[in-house]
Amino acid sequence: MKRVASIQDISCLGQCSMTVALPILSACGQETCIIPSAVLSTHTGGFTDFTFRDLSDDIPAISAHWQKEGIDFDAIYTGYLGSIKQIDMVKDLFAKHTRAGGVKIVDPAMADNGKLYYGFDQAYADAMATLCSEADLVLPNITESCFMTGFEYKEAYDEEYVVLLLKALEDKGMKNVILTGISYSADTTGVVVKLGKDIQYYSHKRIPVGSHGTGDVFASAFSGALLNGKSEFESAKIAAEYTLRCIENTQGDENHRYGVKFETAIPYLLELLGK
Ligand code: PXL
Repeated sequence: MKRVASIQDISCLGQCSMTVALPILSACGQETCIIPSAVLSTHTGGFTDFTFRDLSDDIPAISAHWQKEGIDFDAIYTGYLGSIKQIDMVKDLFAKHTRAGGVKIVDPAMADNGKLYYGFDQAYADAMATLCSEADLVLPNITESCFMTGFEYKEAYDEEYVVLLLKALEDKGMKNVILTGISYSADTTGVVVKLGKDIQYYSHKRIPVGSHGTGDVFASAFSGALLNGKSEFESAKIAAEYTLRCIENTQGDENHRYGVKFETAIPYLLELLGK
């Protein structure tokens, strides 16, 4: 069994961040430890008046205790973080708790569709870029990549644009990138996997309905697959197919726009993993 730590918020309702990462990573058969960065009553997309309790002050104390116990990880996977202060804390956690040969995975969950999520600004995006430069693998979408590099955001683009965007990320220190939501035709979308100079693309069916939390479902399944010994490309493929199934599961339920029904698709994820 590998040991993974995930650092992100708990949105009490919303099927995103920790309430997605913990069950998916556990289902993938890995010991899953968590550091909750904040507790919110819901996520911040499409809800108003949500509560937000910042748990930053607990993070150094958790780390100090873990250090005393000699706790380290085969992977540390971070998602939504509440503040620049927490981004700096994650850098410290990476340095202190990554096992030799362990992998640091950062999903810079902060923006989509050309816009930053509620509460974030350019200074946050700049700080996130510095965290991404310390990671082994980063999983941004196009919007997040643009905010981190200053590259122009485009809704319609071609392969040349994507190659230049990947170059801009590399110039910021991000060599290994899993770029999500890359669509070159109306009925397909996919994921670009760049490892050093090597670039591969996996394309699959596109469902033209935006769903919340799918980035977290993808990143969690990707991390779980990687920890099961799959290659980065195979992990991206598995995560993409699983995420697609979760979106299909949720289609047609107008009352369920705040997240995807990932739970009933977990057996499919295990099938994709060959378990
Ligand atoms: O799914 C990303 C996410 C995670 N956590 C919180 C969010 C969001 C996206 O809006 O608001 C609190």
